[in-house]
Amino acid sequence: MHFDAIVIGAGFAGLYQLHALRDRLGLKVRVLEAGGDLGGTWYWNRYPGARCDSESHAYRYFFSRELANEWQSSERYPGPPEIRAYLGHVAEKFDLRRDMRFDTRVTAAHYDEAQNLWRIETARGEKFSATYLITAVGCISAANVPDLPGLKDFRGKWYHTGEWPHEGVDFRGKRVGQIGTGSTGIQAAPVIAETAGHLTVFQRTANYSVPARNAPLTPEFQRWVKDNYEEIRGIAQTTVNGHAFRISERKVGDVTPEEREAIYRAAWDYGGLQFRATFFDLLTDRAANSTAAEFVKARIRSVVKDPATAENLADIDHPYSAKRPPIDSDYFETFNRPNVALVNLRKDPIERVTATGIRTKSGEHPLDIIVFATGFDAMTGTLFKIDIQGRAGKRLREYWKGGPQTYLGLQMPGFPNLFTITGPGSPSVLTNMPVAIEQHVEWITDCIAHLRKHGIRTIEPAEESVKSWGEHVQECARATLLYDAKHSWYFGTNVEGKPQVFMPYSGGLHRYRKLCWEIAAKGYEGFVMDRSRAAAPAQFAAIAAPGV
Ligand code: NA7
Repeated sequence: MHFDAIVIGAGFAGLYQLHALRDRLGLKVRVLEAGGDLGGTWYWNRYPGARCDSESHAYRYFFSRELANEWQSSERYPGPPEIRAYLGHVAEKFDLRRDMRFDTRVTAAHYDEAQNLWRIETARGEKFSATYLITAVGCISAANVPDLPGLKDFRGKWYHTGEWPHEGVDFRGKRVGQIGTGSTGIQAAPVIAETAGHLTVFQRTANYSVPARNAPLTPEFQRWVKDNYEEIRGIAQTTVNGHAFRISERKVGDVTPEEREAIYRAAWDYGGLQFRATFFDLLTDRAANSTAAEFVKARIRSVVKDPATAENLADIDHPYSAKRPPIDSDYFETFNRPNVALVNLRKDPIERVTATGIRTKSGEHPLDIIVFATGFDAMTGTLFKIDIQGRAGKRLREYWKGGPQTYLGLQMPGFPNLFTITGPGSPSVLTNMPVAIEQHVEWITDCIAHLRKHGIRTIEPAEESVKSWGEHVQECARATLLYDAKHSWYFGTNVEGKPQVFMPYSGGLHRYRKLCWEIAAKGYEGFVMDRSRAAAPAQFAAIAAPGV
């Protein structure tokens, strides 16, 4: 079956892309989704404690005022059921379901040069074709289960948080081992501990976390969100990270130590990601950063009663926020429970999984259930699950074997008319995702409108554009402390054998948006359309990246 456009994925990106191409451009579009329903990451991530760390008044679409008026969030941070309900409402409002196919995993997408179309195959052997192919597959959706020796011998049950059973897991009275203390593990442990007989948290890298302070939204706040829609949207679309709060312009050195402490204290009590917005230079100046780091470490030591456990939790090896900064609900407090223990894998590494538990250097930890909160093969892993082949059989996997190469995170040379929403090299995971997604969807939609209006058969970037953009992405990263935390999924170091390249664009969403629209306004500068080569863009100006 042929479509003008096929969109892979039915999360925030896929839904809006369908609406934009079908209802604004009048194209025939089909969304293909591996999951049994819409929701994207929120369809799969149903682990205990799962919750978005963007606030609900910003974690939404901004393209429709009417939609904003209709929707009421109930809590400060939305949980998966509420996000799925929101997306369900969007699908109903814009009548999207009729063009979506679920339980349809795309396994291959090959460009047919003679016909100028993409040939798509699914796991069930169905075949589709489309002039434009748009991946809306998410950045963190390919589960990373470490290849621990002995796992196949384990007689209990094990789960990865990103592929959580829909019926839930009953932890009552069970001995549970949780591996991983990233954003997910930090959310999951307190909830698992509430019902488990015993929980052992296996920590490889100690992590910072700031209290989320989730709470039901008051009617006053809900009204404020509706009354201030334009302002909230304006902030989200003009900050570095797409959240609806501004980064302070003050530097750590501008205040006295007492004032600084009071600022951190107030941000800690307020909770959430705004903690990292307290000072402008937290992510660019090591000394400034260490004041925030020490503040969080002091909180850990004051909360956790057992000094040895507190030391293991506070023994953090990277700058604050240089890895994805988690927010939590009683994570550190959880270690004061009598049924919770911490194993520091740096001192006591895992030797193997046995039939009855996990054996570390110091001995056996008997377990009934293992929870892998071990993250994802982020940014490239989900695209690699699809056999993507461009012109003359050029394989994406091969092209990216030294790390992802894109122009603006949107396109790759040799893959004409293929667009990657929030692809590597775009701000993506460093932002409040729906805001980055909206910008990509609108840019792609305008681009396709341009191609059709001018009878242009194909668009793809020039190799030189990809090279310059890649250098610019690295240059921006080097200007921040993100570059100092080499062991991070931003670099791909969490997955064995993955090339170690900083993947997201850290120059700021606001600058990125401007650049994308300028490039389009200049006739898609740096892209090649049909067979006529456009000029590659001038070297991108160096951009320091404050407080991503
Ligand atoms: P993350 O942030 O990648 O965290 C994964 C955690 O699992 C982290 O603590 C890892 O330690 C740990 N890990 C991974 N592999 C192992 C092995 N082999 N042994 C022990 N520990 C391991 O994933 P999350 O799911 O928490 O968060 C991903 C994003 O999803 C998050 O940023 C939000 O955007 C939503 P490490 O730090 O690698 O030493």
